[in-house]
Amino acid sequence: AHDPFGFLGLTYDDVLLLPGYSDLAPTDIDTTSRLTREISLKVPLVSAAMDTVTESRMAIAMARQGGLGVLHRNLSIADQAYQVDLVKRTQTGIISNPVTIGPDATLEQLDERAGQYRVSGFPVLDAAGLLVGIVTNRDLRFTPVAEWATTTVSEVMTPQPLITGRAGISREDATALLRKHKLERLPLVDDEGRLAGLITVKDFVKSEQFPDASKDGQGRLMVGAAIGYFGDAWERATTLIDAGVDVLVADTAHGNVRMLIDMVRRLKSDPATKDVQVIGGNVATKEGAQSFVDAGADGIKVGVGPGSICTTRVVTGVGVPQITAVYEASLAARAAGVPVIADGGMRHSGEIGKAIVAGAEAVMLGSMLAGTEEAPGDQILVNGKQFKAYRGMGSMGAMSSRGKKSYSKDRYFQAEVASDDMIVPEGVEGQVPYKGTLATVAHQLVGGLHQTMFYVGARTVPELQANGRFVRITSASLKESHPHDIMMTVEAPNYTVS
Ligand code: RVP
Repeated sequence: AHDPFGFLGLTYDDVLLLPGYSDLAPTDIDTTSRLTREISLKVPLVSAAMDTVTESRMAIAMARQGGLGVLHRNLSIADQAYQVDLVKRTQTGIISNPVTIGPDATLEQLDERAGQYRVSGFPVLDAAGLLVGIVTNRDLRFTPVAEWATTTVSEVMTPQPLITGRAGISREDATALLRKHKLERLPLVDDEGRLAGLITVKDFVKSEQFPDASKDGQGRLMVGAAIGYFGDAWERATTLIDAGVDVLVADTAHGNVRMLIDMVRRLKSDPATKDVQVIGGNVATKEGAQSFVDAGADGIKVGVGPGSICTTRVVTGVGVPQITAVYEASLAARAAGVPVIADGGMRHSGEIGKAIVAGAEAVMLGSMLAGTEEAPGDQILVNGKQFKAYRGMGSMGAMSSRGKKSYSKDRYFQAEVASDDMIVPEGVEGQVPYKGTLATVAHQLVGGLHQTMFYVGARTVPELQANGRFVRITSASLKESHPHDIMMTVEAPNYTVS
């Protein structure tokens, strides 16, 4: 029987990792880890599916750093799928499915399309799908705006014969062609003259800048998207799959519910959906993790109540301190080879290694990323310091109709609550300091994890899991861990006084 008071819950601040023998050079250390059964990331960081954390801009930045963004679902199905599309089209190499335009489109339509997809040039395809020309923003410049509505693409485009590459061209050959002809874009065509892809100089250069980028089999950036289990959840899931999502992430405060487990089982058994990776959650016990293992989930997300903006433990009295939750879930997940993702409660880079040793293979971050440039929302100036808004998805702001329609209330079992004043929130709204670009923040987080691995003496994440050992600490020790007996005068990039 469960011993109610012998079962102790521990969290990040209750433990430290023991230093171990180390014979490692910095270049030996490899932070590659699994996110799901089939997806590995060079950097085991995932941005939270929250409307103040992850939209396409964050997802692109996360994937470029070697992590992954999970697009939030407080959006219509069409809007969320459109964001998946934006990430998948942000190429780091060859664009396999470029946005195109027809020769009879007007320049007004061209301009609109360029803004909608944030691209500056299009291959022009005729009705039969044959490449007939290429048109760019520059071609607009010589036509007065007043004539855009009546001028067609075919009048301003560069028509065939164009310099093109064959489908399947090597990187070297493509680079040579771009150089030789000083091209900005190289359309790729198959034997019949149909468009097979597009290479842009810009994307080629970028892929060199992001050697760790998380990419799918076609070289496109990877992206995750949040789903629920209520109402039109199935339609949302299948629409996201059609848009090219790599990972569907169950996004609910309490995942151990029949409807969600059934949905995960269906996603992993239906021939139309079973190839997409599915992360179940959130759970905080061994039994909760086992339910998702049994349903065929590819990853299990753990965290009930640890989030910085979360009041679930206070409002409901339910939760499990995060180190214990991750450990308990991993008892079921590890035996089945399913990765655990530790979600919520992280404040410093040192907690990433602690989560891994407790049994996680990746971590999900909200507050640590909400202050970056790439998070949705503008900077707020308060007393001369810059902040960005950050709110719980269970807060009044995210669940009430204040501002706009809420699509994700079922995350907190509030889907059918009729009016705003009947909502029982489980989160709060606030702000976090502005932190600059995601790249600078990610650098500190990954750098911190590198150091963890050096201290423990672990070359790889599996070695860290195997060799890492905890010591439990007291509140006096916690004081010793932080700067003490000094008045800090300069903030470090990875340590601030809040
Ligand atoms: P944190 O990183 O501590 O800010 O926590 C982020 C996590 O908190 C999210 O990934 C999610 O699991 C959880 N969350 C989001 N909204 C709320 C809430 O309103 N209670 N909690």
